[in-house]
Amino acid sequence: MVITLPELPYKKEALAPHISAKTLEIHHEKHHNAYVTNLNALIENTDLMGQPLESIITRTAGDPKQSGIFNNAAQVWNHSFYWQSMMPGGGGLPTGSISRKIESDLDGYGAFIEKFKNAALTQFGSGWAWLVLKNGKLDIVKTSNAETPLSQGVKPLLTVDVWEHAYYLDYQNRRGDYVDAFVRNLINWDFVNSNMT
Ligand code: MN3
Repeated sequence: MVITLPELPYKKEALAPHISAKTLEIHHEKHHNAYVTNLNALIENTDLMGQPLESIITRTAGDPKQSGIFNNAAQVWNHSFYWQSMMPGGGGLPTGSISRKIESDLDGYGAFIEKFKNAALTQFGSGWAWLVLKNGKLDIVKTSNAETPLSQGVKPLLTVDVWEHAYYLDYQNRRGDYVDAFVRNLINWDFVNSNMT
């Protein structure tokens, strides 16, 4: 079994004007695909070949000798999770059980937005901001480069990619405007709810 590049869950034009078709095309077909290609080359003829992606990530996390494999595997997983974290016509107020959980664990939607945007904006350099479930409670965390909460014993619910390649064509240096657009117009709350169960 080789690791394959998943299709985007929507057409590449579907998130415009918040994320352009050009950004999605390069991000998916070039960046995400490169991590898939690199990973398959690195695990060829090792005992990681044929393993599910999640177990490749947990088995190589924290091992400096396996950092090439970890970085590519985690980036494959993080990007697949990021595509699903968005939908056309998404964003705005949460629905379903995550809505009540945000009220009880994060002091409400306004506080969620503030904390999530703060994590995304204060991640120095490349990385990710996440909504996660940690010991049954919601938390907001950021990770550097390829690091993923998946290998840190918490359950990822939502992510935004804050590597420059995710927004530079559309927003140049204005990461805050990109994160604003993500929160207001793109978050797929159905996906977040499905990750809660
Ligand atoms: Mn990316």
